Amino acid sequence: MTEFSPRYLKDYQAPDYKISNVNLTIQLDDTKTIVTNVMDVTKASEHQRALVLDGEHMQLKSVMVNDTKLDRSQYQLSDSTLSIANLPEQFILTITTEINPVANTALEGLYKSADVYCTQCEAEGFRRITYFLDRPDVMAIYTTKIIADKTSFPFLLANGNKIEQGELANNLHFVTWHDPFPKPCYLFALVAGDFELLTDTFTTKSGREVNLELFVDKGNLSRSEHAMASLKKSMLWDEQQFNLEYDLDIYMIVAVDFFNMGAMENKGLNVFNSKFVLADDLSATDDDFFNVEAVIAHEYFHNWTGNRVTCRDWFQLSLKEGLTVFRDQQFSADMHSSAVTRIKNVKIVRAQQFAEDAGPMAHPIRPEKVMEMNNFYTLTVYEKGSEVIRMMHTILGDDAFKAGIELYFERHDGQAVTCDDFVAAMSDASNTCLSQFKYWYSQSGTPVLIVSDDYHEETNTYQLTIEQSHPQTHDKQEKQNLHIPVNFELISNDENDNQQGLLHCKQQKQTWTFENVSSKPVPALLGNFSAPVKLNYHYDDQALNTLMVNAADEFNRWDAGQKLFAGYIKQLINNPELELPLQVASALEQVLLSNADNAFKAEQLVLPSFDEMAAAIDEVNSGALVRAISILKRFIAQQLQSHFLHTYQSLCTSEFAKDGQAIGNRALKNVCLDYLALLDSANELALNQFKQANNMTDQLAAIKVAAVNDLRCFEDVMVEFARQWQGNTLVMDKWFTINALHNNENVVQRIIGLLEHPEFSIDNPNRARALIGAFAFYNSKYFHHQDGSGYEFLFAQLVKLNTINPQVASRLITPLIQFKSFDKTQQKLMKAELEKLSRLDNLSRDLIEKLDAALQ
Ligand code: 0A1
Ligand code: ZN
Repeated sequence: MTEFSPRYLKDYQAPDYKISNVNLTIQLDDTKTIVTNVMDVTKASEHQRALVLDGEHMQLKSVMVNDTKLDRSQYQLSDSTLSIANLPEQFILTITTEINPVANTALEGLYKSADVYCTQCEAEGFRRITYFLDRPDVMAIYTTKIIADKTSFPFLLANGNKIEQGELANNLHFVTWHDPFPKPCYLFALVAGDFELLTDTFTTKSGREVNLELFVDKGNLSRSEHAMASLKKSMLWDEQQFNLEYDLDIYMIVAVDFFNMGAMENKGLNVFNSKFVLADDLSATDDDFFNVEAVIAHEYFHNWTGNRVTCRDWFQLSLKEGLTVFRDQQFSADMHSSAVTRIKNVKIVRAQQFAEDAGPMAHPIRPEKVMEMNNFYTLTVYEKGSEVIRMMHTILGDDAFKAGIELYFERHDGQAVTCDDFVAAMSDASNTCLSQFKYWYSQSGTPVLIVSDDYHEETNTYQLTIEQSHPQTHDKQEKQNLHIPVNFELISNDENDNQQGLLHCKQQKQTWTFENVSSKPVPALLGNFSAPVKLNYHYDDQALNTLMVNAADEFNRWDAGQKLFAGYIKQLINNPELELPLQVASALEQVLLSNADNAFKAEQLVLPSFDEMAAAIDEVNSGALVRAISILKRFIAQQLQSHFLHTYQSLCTSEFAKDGQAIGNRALKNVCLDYLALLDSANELALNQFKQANNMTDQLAAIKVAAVNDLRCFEDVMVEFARQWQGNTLVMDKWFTINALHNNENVVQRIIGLLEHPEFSIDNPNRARALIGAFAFYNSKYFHHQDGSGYEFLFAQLVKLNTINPQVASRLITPLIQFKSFDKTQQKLMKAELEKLSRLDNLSRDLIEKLDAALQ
């Protein structure tokens, strides 16, 4: 493998030079785009050190200091830097570079795809556009002039306000943008293309009118209204909840088809993966609508948490991401059912973040060592980062938390700061010591709480003992005890005896004594998932049943059900013949008959996923786990067949609505279908639902059950679906995914065939994820097939993606590098593919970092 060296948080040094103004002129061309970058530079202190600028994948055309063009002997050029020595205290530096946007399949820097020029600069893409101090603590005011052909690129967009535009010779035109807010270069953006435009306005609480502009590909205008409505809701929510008002006169969002991630919060010009903008009743599912709203909110909220106050260095990424995810989760909870929203968040943490923390890439939410920054846009930094912010919210309470946020902006608006600065503001505003809490920032791994209890009848006292244990992680870090907030409820026979509150676990082992408890209560712990930890306490079925029915906290009711199922799945892994007690089904019967809302019932009925279970067990035998889940599911389906059928039929309606109740009804109906699809009438039900569906949620649910149960109608409905939706790339992505989920031994052959499908292209990240990613992440049965064919298939795709788009390759390698969670036979097969990969001689830095960690 090639050598790349890591960077360490402990080595951080402030920059030697400051750049206060950046004046860019970008003359767009497919293969020879010319970038002229005029910068005002000053030394940050008195010194004689050279200016070392970052730059890669471009051709340097000229360098000028003030009015003097430098000759080749006056600067040094390497693969990744441009160094200039003997500089004055203050000067104007002009650098001209040439880049090739069409050849840029990595989609980092400036790229052209699907007739649109677009940039992605976070984390370190700006260095592919021009030579620069490409680090977030160098903040400048940008003026950007874009020149391009007028016919092909009528819209030329960049950050800030439009200050000039005009025509030039040869059918060219230009637009100049000025962004008055100093920003790091990762927030720079440029887009050029031909779009349809949806406009609206928002009046801020201080009475300023902001123009809202949403740019989409031609023909997609009618699918952009939900995104616009979501933006306006987000703007209002941030004013109401955090008193945060938008600051520019214009807010633009552009939807593009080629994008590595979900979206990007560039100042005043968000660039979005079209998947998180476009949605209409026929082609988008209820989940799609939810996700569009959440991602729009996330990027909007970054305007304060990320842009106005940004990160000092990339190790601090969670400063903006953890906080912004927390804010978008709170927003979604306010817009929808808060319990169901919380359950969705928690499932991701438990299934995927716990696995990351248990794997070779385990890192704290503030990593200490990074080789390729793009590898750290992780579930740990984002989702666990949000859980850490949420714990602060739980510990301090809403008012003190908001006072902390206010102080944070008062102190740091316009600055590039650290996670320590954030915690200091929280601590100072609330007068709370958070010094032990801060270990959450530096410690990787999922803590386990070992809980025991004792009831003393003579004294009517109940004792609860919680011990924290910190399993070793791959980074071999020494662990500290953490400050862990534990919401609790004690459920007694007499509900007047019930107690609830918050425990602060700080010591290795702590005991709490509760008085006046007249009978032994059942403890419900970690209500609302008050900390991202695992819980180890022995509940019997009866206790779980009590919690499912009587816990005050909805999350606790749901969680008790999950624990009940998980217990049986674990037993079934070792003993598939196990006779399942009828109580398991009757617990769910109670759910079906309860008067809870249907969205919540739907969540209660869904069994823990393969990934959630895998994250909770050591050395998983994937075949046995898949089988165990399916035995339990079939048992429940058989026991409750008539209830499922009755509920299903009662929820089949020909009217389509999109309010919360209608969404909940569809969710419950489709969970019933999922169970019924295991029984005799499966084929007929699925086919019928497919034919009758007047919305994507129902249509997709029908083809999904056909795929995962390999129903007779599968091939027919897939042909019909493709015929109906050909040309709609976002819907065809769903179709590719369903193909990848087919529960059939020929699935790998099927996917290999689809790589040649006219609508598939491995260059497009959405397509690659929809087909290859869906197979590796979600078809657990065949990805982990004992003949190794699933692993081999992924290897072959990673070889291609490594050169086309290293970021996509690096995400898709995830299920392979987590081989240590599986049993020895599987481990060997998975490792063999990783070793083959590590022998490639053109490996990207992204894959090298992960392979090094996994194979070490
Ligand atoms: N900051 C964006 C996510 C993002 C991160 C990296 C990217 O390219 C490597 C692109 C987008 C967000 O949190 O939404
Ligand atoms: Zn973000």
